[in-house]
Amino acid sequence: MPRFADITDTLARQAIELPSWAFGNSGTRFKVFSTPGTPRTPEEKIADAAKVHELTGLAPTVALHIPWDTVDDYAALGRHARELGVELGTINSNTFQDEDYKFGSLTHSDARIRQKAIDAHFRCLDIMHATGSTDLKIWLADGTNYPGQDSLRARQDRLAESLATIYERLAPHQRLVLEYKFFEPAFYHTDVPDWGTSLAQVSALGDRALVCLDTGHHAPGTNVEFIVMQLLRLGRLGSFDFNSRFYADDDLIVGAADPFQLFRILHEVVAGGGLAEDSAVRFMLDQCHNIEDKIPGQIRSVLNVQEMTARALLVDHAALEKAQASHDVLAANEVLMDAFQTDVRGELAAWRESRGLPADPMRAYAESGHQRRLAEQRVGGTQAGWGA
Ligand code: PSV
Ligand code: MN
Ligand code: MN
Repeated sequence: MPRFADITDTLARQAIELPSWAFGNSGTRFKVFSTPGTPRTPEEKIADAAKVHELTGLAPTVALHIPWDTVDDYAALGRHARELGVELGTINSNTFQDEDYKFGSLTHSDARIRQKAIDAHFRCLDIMHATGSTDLKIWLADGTNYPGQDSLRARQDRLAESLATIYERLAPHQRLVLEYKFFEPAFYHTDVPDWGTSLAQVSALGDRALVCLDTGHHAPGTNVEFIVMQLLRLGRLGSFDFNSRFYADDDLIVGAADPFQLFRILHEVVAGGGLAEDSAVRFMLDQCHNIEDKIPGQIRSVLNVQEMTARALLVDHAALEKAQASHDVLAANEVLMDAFQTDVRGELAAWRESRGLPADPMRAYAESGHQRRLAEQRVGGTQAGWGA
């Protein structure tokens, strides 16, 4: 098995993008609870993300969701982020909260609505130019609720046309990342339900169109690491939206529901070159913290990814290949399980300290009194929420 010292170069490169919306209040259709200290503006969300990076060294960029994170001056927002030690990252388009999109956005049968949705993406590209962001991430709520409601095929054709129009507008250094999700909010069919559809759509566009894999967007029982392997193999894995789920798209803390699945995913990432220096794969969180405090929720999340990455990097690949070549099923499985069951927490803590970071970022945050100060300072105004 590799030694911890053998994997620190890779760990030092690890970067996990935080979603601005994770810092806002969120909930279910039953209730959105509010948390004292919740940001009121995009600037405050970025400040909270910067605090996560300060304590972990793991989260140098923040993703924005447009129009949730609307400001007058995006270049100034970028400067604000840099002053706090982070950069603005992926721009997520949002065509799911406008009355006009009731029956679809990029897939809508009415060309006027499709153009409105395309224009919303053009606006995101303008913002990307101001912030220096390279990735436009598209997730569509488009779909139908009843069989026969619309032509499944015509919607795919309209989607292809709309995406091509957006793709044409990308600058050479920019990428389009298409996220899939098997259901919700549409309940009969979703226009980009799975990695196959996303891959088919992005393949038709060009090399700078890639797939985003949100770990919570699959039917129960799906072998997600297989999809990771296949997309890496085909050079089309653009990014991850990490979170965890027990039932549907729960958006819980990554690694909370099924740490072993996270390990298996990261093992395929390592094996497929997704953590190599020249890797084009971006790692993001897409989570909501409905009942827990948001900053420590995000700290816990990036630490979970770091810890599981370390364990995946400890897989003894020479031993694994040997066992696989001789069809020694149990030995091969044992190699993986040995790495998965290695407790790396002590070595990670010491390594963090050696880099000037707190050994235990969760404790450092709790003891800093920062959460209490935020609650005192951030009174008045409207707390940002999922969707505001
Ligand atoms: C949709 O469920 C999704 O995963 C997309 O990435 C959205 O942008 C995000 O959630 C909003 O939370
Ligand atoms: Mn997502
Ligand atoms: Mn989701």
